[in-house]
Amino acid sequence: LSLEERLARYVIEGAKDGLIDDLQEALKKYSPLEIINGPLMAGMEEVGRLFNDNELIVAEVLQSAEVMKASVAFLEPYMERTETAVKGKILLATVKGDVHDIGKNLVEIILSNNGYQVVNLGIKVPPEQLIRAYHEEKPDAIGLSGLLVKSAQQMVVTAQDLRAAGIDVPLFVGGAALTRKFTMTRIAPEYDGIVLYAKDAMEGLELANRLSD
Ligand code: B1M
Repeated sequence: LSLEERLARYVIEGAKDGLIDDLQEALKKYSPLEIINGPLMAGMEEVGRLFNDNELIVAEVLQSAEVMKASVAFLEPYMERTETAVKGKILLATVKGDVHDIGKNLVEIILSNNGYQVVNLGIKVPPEQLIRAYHEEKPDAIGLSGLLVKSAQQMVVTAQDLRAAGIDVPLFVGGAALTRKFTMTRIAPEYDGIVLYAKDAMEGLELANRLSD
């Protein structure tokens, strides 16, 4: 197998033997984000497909998630970071009912490596908790992540609850089940502030930078 195929395999098989050596090898050719967005994400997509076809069980998908997390943790110190004054504070959460956090945590890493202070509230975060954290932390923006189809709907509810609480800081949303169209037609009308859709963590950073400039 090629190096790229092996990297995808670790994720698909949920196996860590040899992973770090191959990641080290990959760093000679690719940036950390290229490794994540390329072979590792390809592996995750295959995991999603196999799971969908009932060829993997949840316990196996969890092991794949562990490999992804270990890879991201290994690659993080090699990621580019800019030494700037704090550009802003962002509250980050996976919405109520959703446990997926690998994408959200990647967003946290990218933002905090690039001058943002991130308060990561974790997973399954109900609107009440976000509102409480908003008052405690006084962030410049809020970021919501969700991977399930029902999470897209939960983002609509969250936007409504934030608006009812008088919150109107920019709202970033992202995650596999979400689209730009859904964001603009279903979430944005329910919120008083700007709502921005980011297809991946880098786009999230670009949007945050555009706002803070
Ligand atoms: Co679940 N899962 N899962 N899962 N899982 C999906 C999402 C699914 C598509 C798989 C499938 O069936 N094909 C499917 C959703 C179906 C749907 O609703 N349409 C699914 C399901 C059904 C479930 C359960 C219901 C399974 C069950 O229990 N029967 C259950 C849900 C539990 C719950 O949430 N209540 C469940 C559980 C799990 C595990 C716990 C086993 C595990 C998660 C572990 C963890 O996160 N700690 C897991 C995993 C790993 C996946 C897949 C395979 C991979 C997700 C992932 O980590 N991708 C996923 C299939 C897939 O996506 N291919 C699947 C890598 C990650 C880097 O990408 O999170 O998309 P992602 O983030 C991207 C972008 O989306 C974006 O940036 C990142 C890249 O830079 N992004 C943002 C994300 N958030 C952002 C926020 C932003 C900006 C960008 O700004 C704020």
